[in-house]
Amino acid sequence: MMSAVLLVLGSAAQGRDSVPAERLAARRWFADAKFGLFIHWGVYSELGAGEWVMHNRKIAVSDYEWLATTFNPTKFDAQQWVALAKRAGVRYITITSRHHDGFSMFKTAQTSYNIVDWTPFRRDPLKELADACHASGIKLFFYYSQLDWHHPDYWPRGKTAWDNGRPDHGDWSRYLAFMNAQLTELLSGYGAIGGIWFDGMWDKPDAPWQLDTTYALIHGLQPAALVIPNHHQRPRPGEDVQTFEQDLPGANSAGFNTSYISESLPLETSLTMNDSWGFNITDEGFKSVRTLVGYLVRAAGNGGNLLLNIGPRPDGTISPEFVARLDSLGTWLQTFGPSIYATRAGPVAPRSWGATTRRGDTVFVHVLDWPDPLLAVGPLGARVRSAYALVGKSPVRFAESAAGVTLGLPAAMGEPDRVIVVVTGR
Ligand code: H79
Repeated sequence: MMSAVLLVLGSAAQGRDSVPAERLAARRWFADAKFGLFIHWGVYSELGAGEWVMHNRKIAVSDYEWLATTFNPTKFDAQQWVALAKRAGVRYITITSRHHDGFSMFKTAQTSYNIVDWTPFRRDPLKELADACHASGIKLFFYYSQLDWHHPDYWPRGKTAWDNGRPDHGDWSRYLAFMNAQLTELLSGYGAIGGIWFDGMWDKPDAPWQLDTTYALIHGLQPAALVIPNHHQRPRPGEDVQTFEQDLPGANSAGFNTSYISESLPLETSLTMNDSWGFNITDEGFKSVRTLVGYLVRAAGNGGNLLLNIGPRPDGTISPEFVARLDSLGTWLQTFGPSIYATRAGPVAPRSWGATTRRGDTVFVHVLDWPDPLLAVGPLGARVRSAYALVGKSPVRFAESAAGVTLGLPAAMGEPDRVIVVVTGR
């Protein structure tokens, strides 16, 4: 009797949050990775006005279909893209397999509206990218839009794309079947995939998406693949990462994120390098290297990753502004990587002066913005054994009190981040 009760309790608890070991390991890998490259690239890149151009300019489906027949990125070179990602120090790439415009950037049997069957290019860039990623140890994730401005069965419509000349009818269950069939292709034909990064569910958050079915399909096909939903809501069962768009975890300056922060899932911040996701030829609002380092450090200080975006050009090349910043971040990480990779949120929550990360007993104090020679850091939760500057290893003076630790900082030399390594212990 007693053991029967225990059995029932046990299986109930398992049903709630049983996550197989390979997925738990993949989540840990993800939390260690800390830095990813986001790539928005598709037919929209041709117009150089961002990935929402079909909606924004009310382009008719028939006209956009014609535009797609001209997509021919002859200068695309997957190995060059992956070489850039390597130099930048990212551990994973997340690329648009299909954005809201509904055009599939991969070979699919579910629709001829895909890059192999519809364009003169005739190649599958995702396959080429997957091969190059596998050869160089970078994990590849597929962005996949649940929202579709082209598919006739995306009906009823949600908040977007009412002015593109689409029929006002469709079969939702057929749309879900189409999506699941495409996801099956993405998880079967490209080797081991990091996971699926979903977007666009916010277009109609209360529709019968049948997420459980889709998530089970993904986890069944690749048990280590992560589900990363950009739905701006609290995580649901079957989801593996909580991702925040254009915001540090919990910040919600964008206005559509949730302020709730998961305590058990890895976190991620997606960020544009200028002010656009897809290629935007007039967008010159590029963030400085100092600002980007600040985002990487503050994301890590919040326990999260930075997924930093580029929008390649329609010919397959990447603008020099993106390349230069990625190269600079890679150079920065060659020195400061130990204070970022494989860390978790530090004992002191992010402050206006900077952030803390930790790995084991080592706490990294990142001083991004502090003009004075002394910095009161607050309690680290353990005694300080030693402290030194990460660059040059010169000792840093410290004083401990009930209020925490005060550090004597090395002089600022205009660098984006001064990192103090604090070794703690009993
Ligand atoms: O792929 C990039 C964007 O195209 C996509 N996500 C990133 C990663 C994205 N689309 N829209 N947004 C991000 C912002 C979302 C704005 C919203 Fe709304 C505010 C969604 C719901 C409320 C306004 C009203 C836009 C759609 C409905």
